[in-house]
Amino acid sequence: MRIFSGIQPTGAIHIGNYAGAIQNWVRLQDEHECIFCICDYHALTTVNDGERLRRQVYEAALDLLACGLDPEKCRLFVQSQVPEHTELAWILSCCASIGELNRMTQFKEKSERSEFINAGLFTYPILMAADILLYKAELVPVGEDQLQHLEVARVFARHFNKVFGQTFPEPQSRLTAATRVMALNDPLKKMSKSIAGSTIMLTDSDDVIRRQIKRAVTDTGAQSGTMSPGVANLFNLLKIFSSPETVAHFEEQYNSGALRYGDLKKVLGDDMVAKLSVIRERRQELAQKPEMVEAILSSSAKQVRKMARQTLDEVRDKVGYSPIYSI
Ligand code: AQP
Repeated sequence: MRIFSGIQPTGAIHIGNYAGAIQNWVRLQDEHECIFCICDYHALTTVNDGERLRRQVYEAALDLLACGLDPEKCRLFVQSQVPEHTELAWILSCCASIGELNRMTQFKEKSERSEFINAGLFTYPILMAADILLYKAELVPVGEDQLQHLEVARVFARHFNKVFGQTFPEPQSRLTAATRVMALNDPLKKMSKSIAGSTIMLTDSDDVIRRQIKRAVTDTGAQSGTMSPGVANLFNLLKIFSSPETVAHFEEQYNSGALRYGDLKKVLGDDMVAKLSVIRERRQELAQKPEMVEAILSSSAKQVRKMARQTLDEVRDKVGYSPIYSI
């Protein structure tokens, strides 16, 4: 099975990205052919500073390698090193209806937060479909927020196949147990790089991690008898970072009405520090070897570009353009 997934270098990678996607990537690289992408074309929808974007691409590579992506087992490349993504996106944009794009909730959420709503934000799902279909990937490990985009990627693939002949598999999603980690300062919203104070970053110090957990909103006026979103979020995080015994212990306390949020937060903070400090140390080691990181990215880009060009020649031929990559 071929797997594709990506992450935007729009800021430091956080525990939502880790729990919702990256943890899964690390597991899947042992079982499947995996292609992982640092999506800097997508990032241009929100980052307008060349130096910053370049730095964040490198930082994302460090984070991903430190989390356990192994260049011996998977390909990790930077999207703009394979410009074929944009060509396929154009072709797919002619298979995508405005009606489908109008339904996208992420566009609605993100455009509410922007003063200047660029067209790239609107057509984002087309580029995402191109990312996946360029490699004819069958499985896409993502967090819940990306399910709608994946659903339209299948619609675009189906449309292309119907009009031009069978070409693309319809990619399926693979969720982790922690499908949606919520903002620590506003548990009704998704934890996001672009929402200040909502995250814990993989690079945060032990003190910051503990402080952020301590400050996490718990009671948000939920009706009595139901778990408030903030507490549900803490339990969600406990399932990612703590042992099943710890989770069972606090669930029992919650059910008996004896749970003290301070106790739960203390244990969660300690368990998170234990796990994230290992990633942080590995990251510091990698940061000493920038040439090695660059070499991993460029070798992966060379390998995946061959696949991309093969697909694109097939697509070009079907839509009526001359193949140019293999000649
Ligand atoms: N809060 C989350 N919970 C679970 N999974 C999440 N993902 C993102 N946030 C959460 C998953 O992480 C992968 C990479 O996401 P991305 O960075 O490419 O895009 P995003 O979903 O837009 O992430 P952010 O943090 O919200 O970035 P900004 O603020 O720049 O838009 C995806 O698989 C995603 O599902």
